[in-house]
Amino acid sequence: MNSKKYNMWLQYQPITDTKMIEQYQYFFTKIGVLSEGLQVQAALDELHAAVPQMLDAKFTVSNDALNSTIVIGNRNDLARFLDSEQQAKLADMNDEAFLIASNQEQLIIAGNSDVAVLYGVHHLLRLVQLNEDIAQLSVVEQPKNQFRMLNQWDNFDGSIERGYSGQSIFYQHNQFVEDKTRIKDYARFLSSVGINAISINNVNVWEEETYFITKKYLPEIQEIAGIFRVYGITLYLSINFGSPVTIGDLDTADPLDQSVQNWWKEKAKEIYDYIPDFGGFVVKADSENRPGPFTYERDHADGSNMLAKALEPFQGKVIWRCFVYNHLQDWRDRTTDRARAAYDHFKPLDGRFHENVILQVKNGPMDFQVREPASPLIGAMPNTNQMIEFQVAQEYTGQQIDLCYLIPQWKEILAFDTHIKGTGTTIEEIVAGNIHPYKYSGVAAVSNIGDDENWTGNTLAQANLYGYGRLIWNPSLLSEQIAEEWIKQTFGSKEEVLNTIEDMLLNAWGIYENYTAPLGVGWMVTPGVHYGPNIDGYEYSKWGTYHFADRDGIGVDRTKETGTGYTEQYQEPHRTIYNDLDQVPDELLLFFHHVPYKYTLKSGKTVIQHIYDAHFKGYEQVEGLIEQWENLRNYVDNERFANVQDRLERQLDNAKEWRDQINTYFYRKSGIGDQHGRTIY
Ligand code: GCV
Repeated sequence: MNSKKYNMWLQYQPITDTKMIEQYQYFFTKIGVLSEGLQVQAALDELHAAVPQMLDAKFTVSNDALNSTIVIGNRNDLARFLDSEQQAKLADMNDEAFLIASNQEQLIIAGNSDVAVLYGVHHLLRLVQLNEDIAQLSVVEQPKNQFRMLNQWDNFDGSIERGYSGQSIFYQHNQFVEDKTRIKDYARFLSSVGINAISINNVNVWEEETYFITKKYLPEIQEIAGIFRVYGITLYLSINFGSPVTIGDLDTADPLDQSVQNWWKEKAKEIYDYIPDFGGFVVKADSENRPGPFTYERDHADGSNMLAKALEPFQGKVIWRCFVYNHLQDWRDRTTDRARAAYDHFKPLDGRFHENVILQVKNGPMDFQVREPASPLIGAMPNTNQMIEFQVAQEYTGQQIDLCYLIPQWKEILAFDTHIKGTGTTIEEIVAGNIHPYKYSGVAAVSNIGDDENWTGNTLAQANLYGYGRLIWNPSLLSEQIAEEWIKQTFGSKEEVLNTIEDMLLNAWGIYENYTAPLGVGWMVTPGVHYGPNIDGYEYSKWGTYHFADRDGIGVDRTKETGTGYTEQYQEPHRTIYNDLDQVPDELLLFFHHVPYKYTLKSGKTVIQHIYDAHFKGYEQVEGLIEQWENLRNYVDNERFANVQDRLERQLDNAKEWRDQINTYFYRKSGIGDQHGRTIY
């Protein structure tokens, strides 16, 4: 496949900028390659793919650095060509850092490792696609986060849990796909934005997937690990905590049982025989019916440490998820609160985890809603490695039908100042490992791709995958910058295209929030499916709703005095701010407080009027998106144009349903009409 849809942001469109073309043609004539590693070879392959398309030219390859116009290699192999200042700069940075230096004659890309060379080459190709001057570069870059991971929620039957872009690119009908071209291309795309780790199966490990760690499937997994290795991406597997019972011949999976410990040690040895650089295990335990240490009256530290010890001799890691809550809990009982669960379970265990365990914490305390506060668990365990988990897949944010550019949401979360060690202890710095002495940390996210030709269902959802990689490499990039980079590479640099799509992307999250669940209350979605409104719907609830709306008011009381006490999990000043009705920000009001419908927001509106206004507005804004896209009809190829147009039409239907159902529901509940007299159905 080589269509515009398929190529995402690696379009390598012909350069038309007459000012730059000569310069580029000059540089991309003689490429000197001084290192031989796998990833340097991948970098050269990428140049072979990109240059003829962008410049209608071919280049020669040699190891003659002096006579080359571009020289690439790792720091050791390039040492002679770097001055002492450049050497010192690189020496000061991490293994994935690269340097690009150029003058009118020559451009050098030096990496601190082979994969860093690949990152450097992608950086250069990006600059060319953005039509930047490359004749006087002095770039030194290193990723801010150590782990930059994607989690696939792919099942062996080919389905994808919360997948909105077709079937798996890894599996079909309980077999590994034979043609692995898409896996290779996926790896290319990911490495171009610096992703360095991937887990390739769903965290819910069902029956057959439990056998992934046996010789029945390890040869195939070995092959996939080999594909990712070329692009500097380490492979992980999700495992079933109950494996010793399910696929072994033990009658217990108790982590403190010697025979269980030995079983995992042997298992680790077996896996590493196939994949010497295997990353380790991702584990969802004691959550949503998955087995875990609780069955044996052990805790999460016991469970993860047992696996960690088995992986330790091979430098493997255990990525243990903190999405642990009792999904059967009774919502009428105000002392239980799902939002509290991760912190309540894990915080008391701080300091008990092995150094090769990393806790993976969802960005919010609930579950990837359009609006949640940041999880108070992040940073709250100074002696335990942590990484944050985002969801690129748009489970609750429009399922890649509705447009929702998520970078602004993630930026807001990363910028959250936890105050855990005083002012400036932001989540960004915590997960980068700069606040607590973590050995390992970083960011993981649930991927949004499938085997649709355009990978992500809605072509514009490609921006979230691109942006995720770019943001976690460099969290100081602005949402606007990331959007611009993505648009130019994906659709070209025409001003109309750039301005229109940028505007659409940057407003999308707010628009989605306007017509869905208001003021941080969350959910109100169709149970199970999680798309479309169902105001009282919650799949697990036999006992009431998430939003606690009644005749008089709405919202969840999570205050210390009269509610669940969740606000106590934060440091000051957040503890006080969230607890205090006068201080809590409007957008999170209903997450923290139960208020009457006539309660006045800081915006000056009442809650009920806000609900009406936001829902009318959200629908109109989607009409606006459709108009904006329509203006691009002559600027975007037919296929991608039609794809987005179709999604926007569906988004409008969805926005209408939300608007009508929410407004009607709350009109009937409250008996309070719209100030502006609009019709409420
Ligand atoms: C993989 C939510 C989703 C589930 C998902 C779970 C998780 O509950 O709806 O599909 O399961 O999160 O993150 O483990």
